[in-house]
Amino acid sequence: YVVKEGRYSYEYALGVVKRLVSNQSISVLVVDDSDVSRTYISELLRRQGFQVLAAQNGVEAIKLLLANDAIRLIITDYHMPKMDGVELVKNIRHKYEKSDLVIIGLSGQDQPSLSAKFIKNGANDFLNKPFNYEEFTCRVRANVESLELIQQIKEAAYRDYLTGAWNRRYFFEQGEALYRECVETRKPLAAVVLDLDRFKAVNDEYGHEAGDQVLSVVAQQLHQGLSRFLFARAGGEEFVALLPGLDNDQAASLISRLRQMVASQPVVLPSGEELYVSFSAGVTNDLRDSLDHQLALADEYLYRAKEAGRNIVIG
Ligand code: GH3
Ligand code: MG
Ligand code: MG
Ligand code: MG
Repeated sequence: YVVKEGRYSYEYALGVVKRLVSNQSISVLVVDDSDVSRTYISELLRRQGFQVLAAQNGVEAIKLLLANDAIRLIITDYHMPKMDGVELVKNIRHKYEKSDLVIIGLSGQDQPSLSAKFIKNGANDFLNKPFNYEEFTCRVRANVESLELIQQIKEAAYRDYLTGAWNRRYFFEQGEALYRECVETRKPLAAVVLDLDRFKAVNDEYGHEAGDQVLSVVAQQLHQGLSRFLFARAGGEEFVALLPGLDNDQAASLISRLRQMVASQPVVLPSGEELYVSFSAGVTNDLRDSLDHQLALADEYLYRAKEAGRNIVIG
């Protein structure tokens, strides 16, 4: 389509196509009470490759937002029945941060103060109506690009580079919130501290690279087994997990099953050599004091597991 118009280079066309494809995973919500305006904006967005949802007012918009995880961008009119655009922004910002969900407010040229009102209340950007096609697509693209950039930065800040597991920073940020939630709702919360056995010997005998590979493989096995829960690499060959909804026995038996699985499956090195590793773990369910305290207790049990001979779960 772009090439046919004859005005653009092959590279330009390729860039457009790539963007169309990457936009397909993003849903945009258009909120406007005017049928003409809503349909027009939706059509512009579809041409940019986005999945488009539409609502006629703020109340409807919030319902759609809560039901759709894929919505990353909202474009909202100001004047609407039931809930206006600024009220909608305020409501959304209680739950969704600017860096996770972009909101662009639409304001008429007759009310210049509206754009400021939108931004003050948490909109990322605004557009004055009427806007032209080029201006609209550029604004949308710029906002989606900064959203993607922030997501990449967050991902880099929260992931462990070697194993791809969540890192310590992410674990404590999410863990503190999870801990408070479980205390408030009187839900059980099991904490696990887990450490590979005699891992220094793996490095000594097979080399650091093999050690890295073992860490990745075991992290992957643990990640799969604990996918419903908060799981992270705490550092070195130590991992931590929080298992909301599980009491001590349930958590200990889940971790024991993982222990058996890890210990019974060899890691195959590039040389073809098979390497068996195991881990020991401590599990606790003591929510009386703090998350740090709970983890310190789990660590104490881990120490006992090591003393008792390793490849053991104590909880
Ligand atoms: P224990 O059963 O008592 O836990 O013995 P251990 O040898 O596992 O414990 P120790 O704390 O003495 O050694 C941990 C080793 O883990 C030492 C360190 O070199 C290694 N290690 C930590 N992080 C990494 C990593 O990212 N890659 C590799 N290859 N090794 C690591
Ligand atoms: Mg309106
Ligand atoms: Mg160890
Ligand atoms: Mg250790």
